Amino acid sequence: MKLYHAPNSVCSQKARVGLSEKGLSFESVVLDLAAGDQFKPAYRRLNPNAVVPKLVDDGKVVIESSIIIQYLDDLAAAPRLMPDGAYPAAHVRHWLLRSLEIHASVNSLSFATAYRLGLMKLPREEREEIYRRIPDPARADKRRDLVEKGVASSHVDEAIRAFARVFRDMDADLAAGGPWLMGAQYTLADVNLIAYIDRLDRLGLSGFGVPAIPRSVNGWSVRARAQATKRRLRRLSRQRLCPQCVQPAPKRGRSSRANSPPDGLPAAKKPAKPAIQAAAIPAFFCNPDAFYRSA
Ligand SMILES: N[C@@H](CCC(=O)N[C@@H](CS)C(=O)NCC(=O)O)C(=O)O
Repeated sequence: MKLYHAPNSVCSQKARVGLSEKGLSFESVVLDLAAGDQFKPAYRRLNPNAVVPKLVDDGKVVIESSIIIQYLDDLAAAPRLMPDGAYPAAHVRHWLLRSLEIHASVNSLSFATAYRLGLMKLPREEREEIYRRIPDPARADKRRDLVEKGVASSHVDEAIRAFARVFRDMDADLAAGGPWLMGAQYTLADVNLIAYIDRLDRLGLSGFGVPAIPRSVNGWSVRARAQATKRRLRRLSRQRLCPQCVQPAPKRGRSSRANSPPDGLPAAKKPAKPAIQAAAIPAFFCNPDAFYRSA
């Protein structure tokens, strides 16, 4: 089984959490998304959307991260990640379906902040060339808007509203007692959401309160990341991380909240949007994938 994936891609992280949870080994084919590997004809023949992840099992192609993790769950009997019973299974599928919107929101917040920093250093024509390569015109327009406007893009507002709904609904699920979204059983609902919520944290959003991440969701996120990393963390030596990664994370006290506005937001305008901290961004870049790196 081959997984075509990229280290920083949230959907690839989701697939890798699924593989790890099911104890399945795979051949890793790493794409360099910044270099445009996803647009190469050989890749697009198997995934015309030109995105990762893609799983190829015995010549059969599986795309869409939510479908990949369900496929993996069906491949190996234990541990079963889809709960028994029509209603619990329907509820898990509801979370899997919602990940399309959740991914779109994570993508907006990533490109309006962290990824934008590098892209805006390129000449305008080069950026236009990058947007032009995206096969779906709507996706290309969205990318252009996010990169060119940063957090002033309306996609950012949309993403924040989407996350407010996600947090509300995760909180409601966890109110049943947890520790997982479906109660005592760790399921595909948890596997599905770990990387997206983790990304918000790495972007520096989770400490800044808009939308406030409920305490229940924070607690779940800590548990879920520990669960996802339990096999991998020991293998990561500190030498494999860049020097910045081994420094303590920047403090996020009250004073730092009042810091200068995020890149792309005019100084005069008080951010009604989350105060995305520039200081938090390097942490995302230097150790973006420590938790879910494939072996
Ligand atoms: N809904 C898809 C989204 C896939 C997707 O957009 N992947 C991103 C990385 S997380 C990608 O490959 N981006 C490359 C690009 O936009 O050029 C899934 O869940 O698999």
